Amino acid sequence: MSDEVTLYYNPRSRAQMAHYALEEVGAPYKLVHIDLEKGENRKPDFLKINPMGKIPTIVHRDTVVTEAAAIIGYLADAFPAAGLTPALDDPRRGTMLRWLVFGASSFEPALVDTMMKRDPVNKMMAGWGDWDDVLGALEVMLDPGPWVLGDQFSAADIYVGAELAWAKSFGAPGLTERPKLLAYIDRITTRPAYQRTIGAVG
Ligand SMILES: N[C@@H](CCC(=O)N[C@@H](CS)C(=O)NCC(=O)O)C(=O)O
Repeated sequence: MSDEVTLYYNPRSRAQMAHYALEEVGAPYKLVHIDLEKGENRKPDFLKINPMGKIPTIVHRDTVVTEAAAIIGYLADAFPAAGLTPALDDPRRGTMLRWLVFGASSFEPALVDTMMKRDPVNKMMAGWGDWDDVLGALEVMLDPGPWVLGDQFSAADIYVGAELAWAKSFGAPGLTERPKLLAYIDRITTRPAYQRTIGAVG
């Protein structure tokens, strides 16, 4: 069976993060362009693959994986030669999973809340707290740094780093006052794999 990963992709979407991950892990892949304006993601053929009609979506060895964070974690496991995930019995795997999931379950919804200027939700009830708490937690995540796992770059950096760079590009509040996060964004965005993918789209 072919090891090639198919990524359903549009350069102006979260599929950029999966593209970046494919380059970091060194997987063979092909991009299938999905025109969101034309609603190609809502056509029956695509909905059979991802019933949410969302990208990124990948297919690898006949298995569909959706959700950017899951895709990134999966690719790190499926292409272990890149060394982007600790072994199953390594406790640092817990740290990596913690921040990968935090990225999708707290960072992303808090970012959407703040960018859409939604009324604050009761942070005791909302699983993602609020934007300020998320930024504070990300600073703690980088202690001691330079990456989530210290000296080891991992799948968590791909998701959280790309999401932070995305937040900065949208002018998300609170980042300019946090030099630690800005320096981390610089480290991510100057990586060759980032430059070949998200950085090349601009
Ligand atoms: N929870 C998904 C979100 C993916 C998502 O919302 N993708 C957008 C593009 S950035 C999309 O496919 N939108 C098309 C639509 O919903 O019609 C993930 O983390 O991958």
